[in-house]
Amino acid sequence: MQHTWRWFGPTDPIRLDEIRQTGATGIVTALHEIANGEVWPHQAIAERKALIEAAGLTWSVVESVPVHEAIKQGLAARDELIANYCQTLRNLAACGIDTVCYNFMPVLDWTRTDLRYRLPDGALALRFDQVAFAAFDLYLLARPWAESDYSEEEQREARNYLDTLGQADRDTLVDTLIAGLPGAEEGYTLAQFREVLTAYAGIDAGRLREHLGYFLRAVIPVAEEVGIRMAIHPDDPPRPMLGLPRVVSTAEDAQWVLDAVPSPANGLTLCSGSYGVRGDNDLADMARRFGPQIHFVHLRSTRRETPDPRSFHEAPHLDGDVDMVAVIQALVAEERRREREGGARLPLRPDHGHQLLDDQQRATAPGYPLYGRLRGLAELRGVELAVRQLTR
Ligand code: DNO
Repeated sequence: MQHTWRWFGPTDPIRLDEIRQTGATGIVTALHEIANGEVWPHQAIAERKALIEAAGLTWSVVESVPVHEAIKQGLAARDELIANYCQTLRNLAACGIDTVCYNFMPVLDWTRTDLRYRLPDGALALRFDQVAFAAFDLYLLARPWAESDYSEEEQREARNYLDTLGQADRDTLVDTLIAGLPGAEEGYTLAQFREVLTAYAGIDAGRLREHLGYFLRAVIPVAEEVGIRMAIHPDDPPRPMLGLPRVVSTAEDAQWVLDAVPSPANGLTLCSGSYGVRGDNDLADMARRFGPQIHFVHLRSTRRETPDPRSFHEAPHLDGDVDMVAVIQALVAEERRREREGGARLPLRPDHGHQLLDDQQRATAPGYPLYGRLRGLAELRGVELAVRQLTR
């Protein structure tokens, strides 16, 4: 597989010359400075590409060309925004970039409640705690009708949890949930956030699917024409939240996306860390089933917690609930098939890492430290090599 590394652009504290030493050869990045909905100019793409190539790396995948809220909500403005999206794809293709990751999560991209969860070995991990999340939803956001989503016991637990938090901890929890984690192109204040949630009052999963279908019917033919592979990223966590529908959480959802517009350009990001939060997603099976339609792979592992398995933390890359060796075995088989029958390269990146060692002194985007990902990449490469040799 092609080993890649997510880089947030020239403002990322981790430099390209450092990434070069991790063993990655491809860069995953986006023009984060361009507002969501605007066309990425050809010139700006070409300049970023030249910067990456000057460091001896290649721009492997765009993560993400973000999908504007008006498209997700199906508003009248969507047609112009979709036209801009298509123009961005044309400009990317003209610069020789052929793989684009995106997601269709309403309002929030990925979500955690704790960015500094200390593990027994001293590393810091990202965590999603269902009780903290309920406390936010019910009492800090105070979302109207939130009560109907929680049992009385869950409400009591959330209240008790909130009482243990001082003001600073409450502010941190709110910031963590709505200020936007890296890669999320939007950040909100509490008031803006309540407002955007109400925009979804009439949008259930069926409607959101219609809006996704509309987007795909417009965008996929253009992607196919210019030679871009679109790779939809799953919901993280993979379930509805805050009364918002989510439609890319399971293997059936992924199948729905592929069937909506059958095309080699319409594919998936197989993210083991997102899909793998659900016990009913079998990642190795998904890797086999969707093989040729997998355009991009994110590998990391999570660990569901007890007593409430909706809570989870990010585990070491090889040591969570997902059987990573089986996933890599399936991906190696898919790559061999492509080698035989022809097919695109399969870019893979280590997803989030723990903050290890010097990572704890160096501010980077949450989930994207140097050593934690370096360790993840090294472990994943080791498994891949072993699988390749042992199944020769
Ligand atoms: C989190 C990332 C997501 C991802 C987007 C793709 O670390 O996996 O932000 O980039 O959902 O559109």
